[in-house]
Amino acid sequence: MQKGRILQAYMAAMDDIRNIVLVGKTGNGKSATGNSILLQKGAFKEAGFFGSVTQTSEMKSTKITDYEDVKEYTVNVVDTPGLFDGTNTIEEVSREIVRCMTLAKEGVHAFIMVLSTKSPFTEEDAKSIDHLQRLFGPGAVDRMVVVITGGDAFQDTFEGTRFLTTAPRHLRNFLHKCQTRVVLFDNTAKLTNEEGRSKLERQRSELLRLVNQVVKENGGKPYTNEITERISIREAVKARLRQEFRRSARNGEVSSCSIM
Ligand SMILES: Nc1nc2c(ncn2[C@@H]2O[C@H](COP(=O)(O)OP(=O)(O)O)[C@@H](O)[C@H]2O)c(=O)[nH]1
Ligand SMILES: [Mg+2]
Repeated sequence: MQKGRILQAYMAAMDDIRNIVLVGKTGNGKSATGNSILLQKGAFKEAGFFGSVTQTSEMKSTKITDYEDVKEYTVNVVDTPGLFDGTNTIEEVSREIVRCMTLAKEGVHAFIMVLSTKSPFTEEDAKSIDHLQRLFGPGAVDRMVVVITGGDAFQDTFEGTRFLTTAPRHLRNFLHKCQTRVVLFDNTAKLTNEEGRSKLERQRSELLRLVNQVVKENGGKPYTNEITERISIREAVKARLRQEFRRSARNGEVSSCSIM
């Protein structure tokens, strides 16, 4: 009992924050992944029968214990709409980016790029990741961790690993850029049975391990926008978006009404 209390006090003193932002195409499973991380089905609205999808970025928090480090983390998960689907205007994208940066007030420890085994990784996806990298700068790529949803399609981790090694070249190139910081997620695992719960816990522990690796590699510093004044961030984001938009238009990558 006493020992438990001491351990609890120690862990509270060591409490650390991890702000993570889920990004990726609509339908890849960002909200479902957020729910798996929170161990709370329905915390973020997933696309269901009525097709309701995330409209605006939202943040939810959970505590995750890292038993190896004997440390407890407050993990703040930001779920975003599909920012780079190609249907959003500069105004919408800049508003959402500002919102994300405002929600993750200590900065972003890791960007979680959510991909799915169900939707093929196209060259378009690779391009939108390039856009994201140019928009946020190298600081964002250095902090990117990949989650691949649809892990339930595989019998075991061996089959999952084989899927990754035989993936299309542009996906392998991207994973290589992220230094293969990748974890498979099965968001269909149920909290109501022991096997499902322990699978969900294993997945999020592995994700936290990769997030912590990213934090360490970046000297403990989260990603922050260089300009802290809220209104200035908005203008800076817009300016960068416009620049990116013009560059893409010059290269014939986008239509005139979308930015990506
Ligand atoms: N089979 C399976 N379906 C998933 C998984 N993750 C998400 N989905 C489903 O994929 C659809 C889109 O998920 P959602 O989280 O709304 O995607 P978002 O638009 O990226 O937020 C929903 O119907 C989810 O139930 C997974 O790991 N396995
Ligand atoms: Mg969603």
